[in-house]
Amino acid sequence: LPAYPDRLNCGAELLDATIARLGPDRPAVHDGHGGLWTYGQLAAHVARIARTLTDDLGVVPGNRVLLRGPTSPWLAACWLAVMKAGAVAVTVLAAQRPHELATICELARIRHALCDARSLDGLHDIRPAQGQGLRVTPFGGDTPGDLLRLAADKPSSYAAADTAADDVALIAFTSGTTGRPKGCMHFHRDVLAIADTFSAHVLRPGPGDVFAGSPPLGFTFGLGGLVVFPLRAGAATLLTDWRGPEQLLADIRRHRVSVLFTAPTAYRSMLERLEERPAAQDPHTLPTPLAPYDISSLRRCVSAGEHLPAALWDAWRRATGLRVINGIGATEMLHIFISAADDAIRPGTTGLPVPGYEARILGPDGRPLPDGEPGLLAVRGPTGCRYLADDRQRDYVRDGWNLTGDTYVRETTGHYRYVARADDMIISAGYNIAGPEVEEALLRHPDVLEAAVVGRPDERRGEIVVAFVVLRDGVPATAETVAELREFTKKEIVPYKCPREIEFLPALPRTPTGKLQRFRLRDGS
Ligand code: 3SK
Repeated sequence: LPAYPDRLNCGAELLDATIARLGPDRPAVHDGHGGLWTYGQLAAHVARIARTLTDDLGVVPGNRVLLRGPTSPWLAACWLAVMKAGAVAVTVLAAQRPHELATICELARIRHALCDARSLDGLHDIRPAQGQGLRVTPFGGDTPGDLLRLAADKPSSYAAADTAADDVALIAFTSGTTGRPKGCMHFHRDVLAIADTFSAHVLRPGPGDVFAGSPPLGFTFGLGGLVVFPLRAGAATLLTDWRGPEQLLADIRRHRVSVLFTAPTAYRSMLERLEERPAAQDPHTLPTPLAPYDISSLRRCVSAGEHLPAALWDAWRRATGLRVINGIGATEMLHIFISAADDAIRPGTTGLPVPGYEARILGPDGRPLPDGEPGLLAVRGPTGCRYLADDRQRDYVRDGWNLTGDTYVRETTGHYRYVARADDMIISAGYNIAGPEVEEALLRHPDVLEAAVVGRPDERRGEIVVAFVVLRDGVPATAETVAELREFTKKEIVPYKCPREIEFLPALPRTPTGKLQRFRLRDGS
């Protein structure tokens, strides 16, 4: 990891430093509808927006600015402008509801919002508790107050605010699956650190790469993967809203995407589309119009946000010849801290600590456990958890180690293998059962598309194992299928781990960032 200078502005480093190195004419941002900005054009848009923030909207360094909208080049330009102006970006999901936004505005004392004109609903009514309302400036609309109209006649260069490396650059909110949202503060140096650790060591991108994927920019998985990493490398990125697996496959072909960021669910749905091709064809290139997919440009396929089942890793490898780069990240850590690429990949594991990070497995007494024993994953490195005014900081960081809330095992090779979220372990008749192991067993059955396993309270056993299954198209949701799946799992795993009950669902409940909401399966909500 480079030693960063004390004065550092990540917006200037991502844009101006990249232009100084590679020139202004390289492709920077595709909008998915045929539009492309070079690095020089992106820098000019960012400069005009930054000037509007300071001169017209009265934003001063340290002010927190809410950013909301579907993924687009303008949203990324606003984020970079907030960085260059020395303000603090609070990027939220377009799908976040007004009451959640109100809580976020209140917790982060937000006065200014830049909002895509398509995502204004509910924002004007928010009155943060401390007094005046929120000043909402739309972008991409056609009203006179629109940010881009105000910005149009501003100069095309802007000297970045003289921020310190450890000034807060962004606050990322994590709603978790339940509970009051927590704001995670990250510094200017943290933004560069995620690029100089995970991206530089695992992805190793260059200016010729094209990044694309599904996570929104309001999720740090997307912000890192689709904005920070490509710009740090001088690469191009496709910034367009998620419009489903077919569209992503079409985008990969059209833009010759080489680095893909998405979650297991999207790999699963893309596979379904890819597997529709006739057998015995080149796995990479498919002729139009039979199956209009060509993924031969892909070099790196990153999966995070959720556990990647080994069966899915194998299926993607078989269908495409590519090895998925699994990773675990957290909003608290900003991005991915355990991962592996190429020959360091050990299927079924998440990988090794990313260079710059250290990891250990802790027992219930907080002491490190030997290899092979499951315990709590603890990590430390250049980024870490700093909750905004929240006592839960004490639970997350102990003795300088971040406790991620995941149960993991370290194998003798040094690879870390996921067991379960610590609070998702099922305890049935005295046995500890990890839901993901049962899910993996179900997923090996050809009729199962998705599976989620939870514990349901039971008088005799404490809890029983209950599986929720999404069947592949055309498979009947009948008692015979239940019986077949029960027989199948008994052959795959020890009987005490097998689901006592199996229910079929059309889809599994997920958060807007794609994480499974197990609590809804437990509550039946
Ligand atoms: O929360 C996550 O799962 C995550 C994964 C990768 C990068 C960043 C994040 C927040």
